[in-house]
Amino acid sequence: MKVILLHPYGSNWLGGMKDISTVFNLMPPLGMMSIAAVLERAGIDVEIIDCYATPRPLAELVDEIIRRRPDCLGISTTTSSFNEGYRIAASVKEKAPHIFTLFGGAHACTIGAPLLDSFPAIDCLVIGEGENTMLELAQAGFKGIGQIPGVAYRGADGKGWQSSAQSKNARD
Ligand code: B12
Repeated sequence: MKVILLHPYGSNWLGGMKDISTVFNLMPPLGMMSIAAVLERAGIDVEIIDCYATPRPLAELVDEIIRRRPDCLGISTTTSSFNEGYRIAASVKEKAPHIFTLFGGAHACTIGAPLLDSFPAIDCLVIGEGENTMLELAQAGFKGIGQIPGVAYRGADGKGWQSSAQSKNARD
């Protein structure tokens, strides 16, 4: 089982103001590092791609992700970086539909399950803290995800549904 966690290169896509995203966001992606530590401790192969540390064109990035042969690509986005994150997920799905795509972070938590109705290249969202939920998902081989608390998943009707809420958080 191999998981890639990705921090997309966001930008102020609304325009109209000086774009300070790059200066502002040059920090290690703490949320994903915390998830990676938990997965690693459980023996799951995990890599982080931080697009602020290694910016590159979309096609090159997508090829690099596929070359690393992950079972799951987990993308962390706020609202500002969601469009860029989705572009990456959609390109990966187009070339490698077997890779399970999952989103977490502020935007997934704010919109929740309805996000899946409009963005077909996303297989699942993690709602809330990612550490335990990602571990449970990976240990389940990203199957039967509707049974795992803290996720939004696409039901048989093609619509977004939410599982039960997380009961235990990593930082409790
Ligand atoms: C610190 C912080 C920052 C730091 C980031 C530090 C870092 N190294 O990660 C900096 C200053 C860089 C930053 C930048 C921005 N931020 Co900020 N930030 C925060 C703040 C205060 C705390 C986030 C944090 O570090 N939490 C602790 C870490 C350990 O947890 P986490 O990152 O939340 O990750 C956990 C879960 O979200 C989830 N998760 C996250 N990613 C993923 C991915 C996957 C695959 C999975 C499964 C789960 C998962 O699991 C993680 C572990 O439990 C939050 C407010 C808050 N209380 O959450 C705002 C907040 C996230 N930021 C916000 C905003 C608006 C921004 C900026 C857009 C500001 C700007 N104008 O540029 C940028 C965007 C950054 C980006 N890349 O998109 C908003 C987002 C709102 C939204 N709907 O998008 C928030 C919610 C504040 C608010 N209430 O408005 N931010």
